[in-house]
Amino acid sequence: MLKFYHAPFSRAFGVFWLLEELGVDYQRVAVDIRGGGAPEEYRKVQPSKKVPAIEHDGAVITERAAITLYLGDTFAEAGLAPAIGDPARAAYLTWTVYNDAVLDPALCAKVRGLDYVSNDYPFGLYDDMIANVERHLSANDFAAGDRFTAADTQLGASIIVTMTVTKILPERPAFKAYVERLQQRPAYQRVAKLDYEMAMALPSLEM
Ligand SMILES: N[C@@H](CCC(=O)N[C@@H](CS)C(=O)NCC(=O)O)C(=O)O
Repeated sequence: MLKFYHAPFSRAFGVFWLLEELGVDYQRVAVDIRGGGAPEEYRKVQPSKKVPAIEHDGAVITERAAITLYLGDTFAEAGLAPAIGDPARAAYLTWTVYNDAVLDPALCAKVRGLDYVSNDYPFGLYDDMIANVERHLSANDFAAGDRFTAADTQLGASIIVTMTVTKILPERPAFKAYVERLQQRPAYQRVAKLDYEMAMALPSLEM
């Protein structure tokens, strides 16, 4: 069975959501990344001891974008991955990777107060990233156009968490409308509840 390495309140959330959207059977493996970090043996699965990771058919897949593309194509019958030749595939691939390669590091740089010019780092400037995401979501209901795809579990998770929870992403009408569309999805609602309950059950996060 597919194994999903997960920790609540983490970047594993989008993959958790995607697995529920796909409706596949999977075994959740809890990884304790807090305190001293994940146990050393977890490095055999994820070399930096980060979540998420998955194991499927004897292969380990790490990195959110790779996991997303792998799952979308492997479980293509769910219809969440535009196929090769589908015009929506370009935006689908772009936004799945953009989330990890540009949006996430540009936000981290902003939070850390990093002072730099675009050419210093491959992810470029925070303002350019915000303008790009805002332009795209003003013109499209979803990452790949007019339909929900696996890319939205990644871009959507990032926007939901950083705009509504950590509040580091500015509230923009296009972001809010996107979040409202995504939060109506039963799989999102299920996973948000489960992830929260799992986080609250952790000794370090009890309130
Ligand atoms: N590049 C990884 C990053 C994942 C990541 O940053 N995970 C964090 C949780 S939000 C983590 O596991 N941190 C634990 C640690 O660094 O020890 C991916 O996109 O899958």
